[in-house]
Amino acid sequence: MALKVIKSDCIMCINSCGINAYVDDGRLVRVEGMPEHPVSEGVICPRGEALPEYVYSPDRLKYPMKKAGGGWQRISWNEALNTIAEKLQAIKEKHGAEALAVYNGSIGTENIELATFAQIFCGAYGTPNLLSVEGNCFRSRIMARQMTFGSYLIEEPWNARCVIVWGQNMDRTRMTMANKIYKALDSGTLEQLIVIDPRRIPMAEKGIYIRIRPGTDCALMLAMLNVIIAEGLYDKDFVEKYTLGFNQLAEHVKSYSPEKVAEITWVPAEDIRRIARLFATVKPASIVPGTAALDQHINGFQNNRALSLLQTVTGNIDIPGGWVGMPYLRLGARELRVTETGEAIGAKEYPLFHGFWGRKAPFSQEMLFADAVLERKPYPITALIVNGGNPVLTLPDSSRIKQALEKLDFMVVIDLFLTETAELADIVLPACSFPEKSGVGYVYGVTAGIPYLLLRKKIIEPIGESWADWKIWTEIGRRMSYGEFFPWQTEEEVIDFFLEPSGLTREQLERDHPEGAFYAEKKYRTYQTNNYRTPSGKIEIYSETLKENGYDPLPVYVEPSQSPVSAPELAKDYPLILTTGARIPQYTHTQFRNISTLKRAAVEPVAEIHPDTAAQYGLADGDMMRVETNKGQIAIKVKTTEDLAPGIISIPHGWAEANVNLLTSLEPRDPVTGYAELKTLLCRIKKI
Ligand SMILES: Nc1nc2c(c(=O)[nH]1)N[C@H]1C(S)=C(S)[C@@H](COP(=O)(O)OP(=O)(O)OC[C@H]3O[C@@H](n4cnc5c(=O)[nH]c(N)nc54)[C@H](O)[C@@H]3O)O[C@H]1N2
Ligand SMILES: Nc1nc2c(c(=O)[nH]1)N[C@H]1C(S)=C(S)[C@@H](COP(=O)(O)OP(=O)(O)OC[C@H]3O[C@@H](n4cnc5c(=O)[nH]c(N)nc54)[C@H](O)[C@@H]3O)O[C@H]1N2
Ligand code: SF4
Ligand SMILES: [Mo]
Repeated sequence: MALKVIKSDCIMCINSCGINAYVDDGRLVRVEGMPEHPVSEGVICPRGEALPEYVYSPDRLKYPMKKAGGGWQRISWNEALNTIAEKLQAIKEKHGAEALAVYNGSIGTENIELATFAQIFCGAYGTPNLLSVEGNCFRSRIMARQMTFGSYLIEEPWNARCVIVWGQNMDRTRMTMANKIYKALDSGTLEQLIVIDPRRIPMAEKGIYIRIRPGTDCALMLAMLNVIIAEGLYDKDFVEKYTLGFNQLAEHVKSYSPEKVAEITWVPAEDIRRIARLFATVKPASIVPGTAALDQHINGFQNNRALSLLQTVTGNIDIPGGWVGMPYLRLGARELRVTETGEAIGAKEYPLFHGFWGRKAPFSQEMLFADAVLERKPYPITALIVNGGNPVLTLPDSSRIKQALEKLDFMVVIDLFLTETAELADIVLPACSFPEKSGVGYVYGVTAGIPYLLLRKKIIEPIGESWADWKIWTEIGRRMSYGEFFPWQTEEEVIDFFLEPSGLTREQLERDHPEGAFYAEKKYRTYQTNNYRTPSGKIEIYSETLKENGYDPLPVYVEPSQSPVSAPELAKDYPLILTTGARIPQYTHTQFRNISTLKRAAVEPVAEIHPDTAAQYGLADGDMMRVETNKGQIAIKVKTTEDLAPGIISIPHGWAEANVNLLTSLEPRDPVTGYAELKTLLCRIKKI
C-alpha cells in the first residue's frame, strides 16, 4: 500500500514545527519537516523525527489504573471516572472547591485543547487553583510587555538589521527561530548580531559575544539605556509622541554608569557602550530574550520591563524588524470562566500575576502549592489532578514537592507514561498522544508572532484505551453534573468550537489548506492611528500600575539572592555559581528518556564546568562529583567545556537520577510574578 502523507504539526515542545507525517496502512512510519510551514520552514529536531518511536513506545499507559496493595491495578474507564467524580464531590463538600488544584505543565502552552478543558473544569467545579507552567515560565514576559505596551508585542528578528540574542541558546531550544536568524545573516539583511550569555553558544560565533555574569542582566540593560540616553541616541520623536515617563527614566538610569555596571556584570564598560550604540543606531532592531533564562530570577520581571524600555526608547516598536503587535485570536475563550468563588493561592502575595486592568488571569501561583498542602496556608489543598506535567521533577525543591504530593488525600495523573509524578498518584488515566487526536495549531502567534493556524490532524488510532484530554475532562464533568459546561459530543465539534473566532472552518483547513493558513495580516505602525491599550493610551515607561501595587515603577537592578555580594557568608561555604535547566535537542524537560534513539544520543545527565574550575577540584571529564547547595545534594558526571566562564556549573533539569531540583528552592521569589530563582544559585562541589 502506498504511503500516505498527512500535514500536521509536532507539539513535543513549544516550537510546534510543521510536519509531513507518513502513514502506512494506518501506522505512522516516518516524520519529516514541512517546508511550506511559515514558522518552521522545514526544520524539525531529533524528537520530531522520533515521533513514531514515541507514540508506539511499549511504556505507554494503555488503560486506567488505580493504586492497590502497594501496586497498580487495571480498572475500567467507568470505575476510574466514577471514583474520581465521587472523590472530588466529597472533597468539595468537606473542604470547599478550592481544596482541589489542577496542574498543567509545559504541554498546556502548545496544546490548547488540554489547557482549555482543564480550565473549563476548574470553572465548573469552582476552584481558582489552576496551577499552570505560567507560574514559572512565559507569563513574566507577557505581563511585562502588557504592562508597558498594553499588549504582548513580539520580536521580528528576521526583518531586523540588528538582533540581540539575550539568554537563549536557540540552536538547542528554538531551532525554527535559529534557522530564520542564520538565513538573515547569510542573505546579509541581518548585519549586526549580538549574543549576551554566560555560555559561548554556537550562535555567538556569528556576531559579537558578550559574556555576562548570570542574573545581572537588568544592570546591563539599565547601563545600555544610560548610554543611549546620555549620548542622545534615542528616538526623540517616538518617545515624545507615544510614551509616558521618559524623563523619569533618563534621571533613573544616570546611576547605572557603564563603569559601575561593568563591575556587577563582568562586561567591560567599553563593550557596554559599543553594544548600546549599535543597538540604538542599526535599525530596525529586535531583542530576542530567553524565556526561562531571563525570567527565573529574583528580578526576572524587571528584566522583561527593561528590555521593553530598550525597544521603546530606540523607537523599535511596531515597525518591521522591531517588536510588533499581533492580531491574536481568543480561541476557546467563549466558554472559559475564571472562578469568582474563593481566592487563588498566591493572589494576595502576587496580585498582578492574577490580573490587572480588569484582565483576570486564570492561574494560581504554583510556587505556593506545597505551603497550601503542608501548612494549610492560606487554606488546605487536599487533592490534585496533574494533566500533562511532571512537577515532582520540574518544580523547585523536589523534596518538599514530593512531601506535599504524598500528603494529598487524592491525586490523579493524566499522562502517556507512568512518570515519577504518576507513581505517586491514586489513579492514572492514559492520555492519547497528539497524533491520535485532532487539535488546532495556534501557538505560532504567541511564540513567533506569525498569525498562522493549522488543523492538527488525527494521524493514527488511539493506542490501547487512551483517550484525548478533552474527552477525559468532559466525562469527569458530566459525572459531576457539569454537563452544561461540556456540550461537545465529538472531536469535530470541539475543533469547530476552537476555530470559530478564526474565520476559518475545519473543512477549509482540511480540504484547501492542509499545510495551514494565515488567519489575519500583521499590521505595522498601528500607533499612528490607535492608542496603546494601557490606561494612559501611551507606552508606559514609568508604570503607575507597578507603583500603586508597591513595586518599582522603573526597573531597578537587584542582585541574585545567592551571590558573593548579597550573601557573602553563604558564598564562603558555596563559592561556585549554579545555573540549572540548560536544554538539549533530545529531550523536553523530563520527557523522552525512554525513547531509545534519543537516549542513545544523550545517555546520562552531565554537569558542565570550565576545565580550570574542574582542575581546581581535581576533576576531569567523566569523573563523578557531588554538587551541593544549601537545599540538598546530587551526584553527577563532569563534562568540561570552555564555553562556560570559570566558576559556573551548569546542570540540566528533568533527570530523575540526578534531579537538579533537589538543589533549588521555592523561595525567595520574584516579588511581582512569584517566579523562583533557577538560573543563579550558589553551590560547592567535591570529587566522589
Ligand atoms: N531547575 C529547573 N527546573 C525547571 C526549569 C529549569 O530551567 N530549571 N524549567 C522550567 C520550565 S521553563 C518548564 S516549562 C517546566 C516544565 O515542567 P513540566 O511541564 O512539568 O515537565 P514535562 O516533562 O514537560 O511534563 C510534561 C508531561 O506531559 C505529558 N504529556 C505529553 N503530551 C501529553 C498530552 O497530550 N496529554 C497529557 N495528559 N499529557 C501529556 C508528558 O508525558 C510529560 O509527562 O520545567 C521547569 N523546571
Ligand atoms: N530541546 C528543548 N527545547 C526546549 C525545551 C526543552 O526542554 N528542550 N523547553 C522549552 C521551554 S518550556 C522553554 S521555557 C525554553 C527555555 O529556553 P530559554 O530560556 O529561552 O533559553 P535556552 O534556549 O534554554 O537558553 C538559555 C541560555 O541562557 C543562558 N543563561 C542562563 N542564565 C542566564 C542569565 O542569567 N543571563 C543571560 N543573559 N543568559 C543566561 C544559558 O547559558 C543558555 O545559553 O526552551 C524551550 N525549548
Ligand atoms: S523542535 Fe522538535 S520537538 Fe519541538 S516541535 Fe519541532 S520537531 Fe517537535
Ligand atoms: Mo518553559
